[in-house]
Amino acid sequence: MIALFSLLAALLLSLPSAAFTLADGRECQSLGGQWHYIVDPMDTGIYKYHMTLQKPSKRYFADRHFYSDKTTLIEYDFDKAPTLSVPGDWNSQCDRLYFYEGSVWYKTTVPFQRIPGRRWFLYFGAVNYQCMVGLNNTILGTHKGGFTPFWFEVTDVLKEGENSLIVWVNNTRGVSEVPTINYDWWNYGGITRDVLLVSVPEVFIRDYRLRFDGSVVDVEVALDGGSGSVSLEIPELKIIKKACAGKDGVAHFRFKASPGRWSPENPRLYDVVIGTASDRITDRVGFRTIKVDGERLLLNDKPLFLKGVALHDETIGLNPGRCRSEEDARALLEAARDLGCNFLRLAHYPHSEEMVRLAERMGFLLWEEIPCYWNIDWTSEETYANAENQLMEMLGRDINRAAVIIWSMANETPCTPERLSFLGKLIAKTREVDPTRLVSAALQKEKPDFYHPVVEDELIGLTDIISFNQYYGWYDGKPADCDKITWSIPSGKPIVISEFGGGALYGNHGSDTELFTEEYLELLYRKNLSMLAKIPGLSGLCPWCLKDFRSPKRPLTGIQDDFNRKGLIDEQGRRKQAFYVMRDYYSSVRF
Ligand code: GCB
Repeated sequence: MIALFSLLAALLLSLPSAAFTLADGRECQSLGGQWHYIVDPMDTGIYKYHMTLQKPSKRYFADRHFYSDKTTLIEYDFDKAPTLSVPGDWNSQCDRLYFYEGSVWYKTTVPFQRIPGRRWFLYFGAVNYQCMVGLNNTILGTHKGGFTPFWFEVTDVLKEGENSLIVWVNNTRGVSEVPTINYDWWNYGGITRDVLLVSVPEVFIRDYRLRFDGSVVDVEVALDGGSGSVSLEIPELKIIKKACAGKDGVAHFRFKASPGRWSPENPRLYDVVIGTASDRITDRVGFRTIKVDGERLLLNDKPLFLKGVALHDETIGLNPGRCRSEEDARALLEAARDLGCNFLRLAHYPHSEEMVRLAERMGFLLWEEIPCYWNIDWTSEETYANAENQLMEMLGRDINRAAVIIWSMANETPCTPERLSFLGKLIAKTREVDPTRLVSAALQKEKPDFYHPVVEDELIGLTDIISFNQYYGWYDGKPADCDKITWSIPSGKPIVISEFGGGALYGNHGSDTELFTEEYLELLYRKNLSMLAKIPGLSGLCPWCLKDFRSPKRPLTGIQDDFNRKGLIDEQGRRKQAFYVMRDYYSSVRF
């Protein structure tokens, strides 16, 4: 494995750093559909039979088979291999891959016709966890991190007619990876989000960033392949501006505007049209401000209470898997809307761009996070680089979304100096790239005294809000204990409870003292809500969680059956009694 990973590390450097905005006006051809796949637990497509330390050779990406020296490995034949849907995880599509962690090779063919004056990019929405991409026998590069987009320019690699696209995907967990080997969700492997062939002019608008401080709009537009005049229009505001991109390809705009504000009650979006002599993109953008004023959160200068819920990127249905479409995202968002939410914690890794954009249109405020979960390898420079890369890819994709108000760095991490310095660096980087949003991390309480929990963490000095997870009534004591709890939490910043909850199997009825019954969970919610509502400076709640989700850590037969049962709805969308307790609470909160 060592040689493979050093090769992957070297290739990582070839990735572009600036983001690549997918807005309307981009010519995108979806490469989704049925792709052939070969399961390769021994990485035969990488290693020669004697040599696990041999560098992989690009000959292995030749058309139909793997090759070893001059020998064709005839048993590996893509044309005879079965198919999987792309996008899609492999675990939920194929019974024998339910628990699979390892390598899978995918192959499709890409029809192509060259048009003079155009360039082409191969764009992947997400591949879990790492991959190597080969097109027509050329390795384009690699990517690590299972939830964020990446792309390669393929203008010179594509040929007229049919092109062979082969992707090696590996979802093996690793101690120094992000996330690490231990986490409470399903390790769905595969090409889980869209694959697009994007066609752009030779000089094109690669990315733009828009900021609004309440009266002034700042926009930076980055061109790729040249410089020149750039126009910016917001027709509904009668704004038409021109600026010039210099040698660095970046054009700057700054002007005053008083747009209608985006908010959950009125998720208003404006067309923003960016043009050059050869390119034109349109995006829908919301204008809002988010600030902290002492212990209050202010959205558009008005006090805000976050009526939240946390969720995984997993479909509702009998056999859940990673969300693949806007419909999948909509089903989750409608359940959250019925709960009365105005806020979502997209846990524990970046969800899809479709989810974020739809949530914005539906008026949800968002918390986005990267998978620095529990105890990762805080001292490894490679782990840090990987975490920062995932963070920057998430910011790069969603920085123009008004819905996103919080970037979260981590979940339930230990209070050690190494972790403080690791997360401190991530926070500094986030603020450098995006000084307009709030930064947080889901912390945990310490328990010197069961009835008097203390939230104490040096990281609080670096974040804008205090967020922590707590499980009174589930991991800690019984629901009734909530009546006797007094909290000690630093003052001066808004407090958002980033998790609380417990497990119940939908339809499992019994006494409210019996674990996993709906009655137990209902009582747990009632008791938690009355305990938490007393916390001064409470600015939001995020129960854990919206829907029962798959987790290999939850095998209890007849109750869990590989599901974490802390959902307010079960995997099929059926509402547990606790759902109504939470809904009543949210409908009673006035702000
Ligand atoms: C937590 C984690 C979450 C788990 C949850 C649980 O604190 O943040 O990922 O799924 O507890 O159910 O134990």
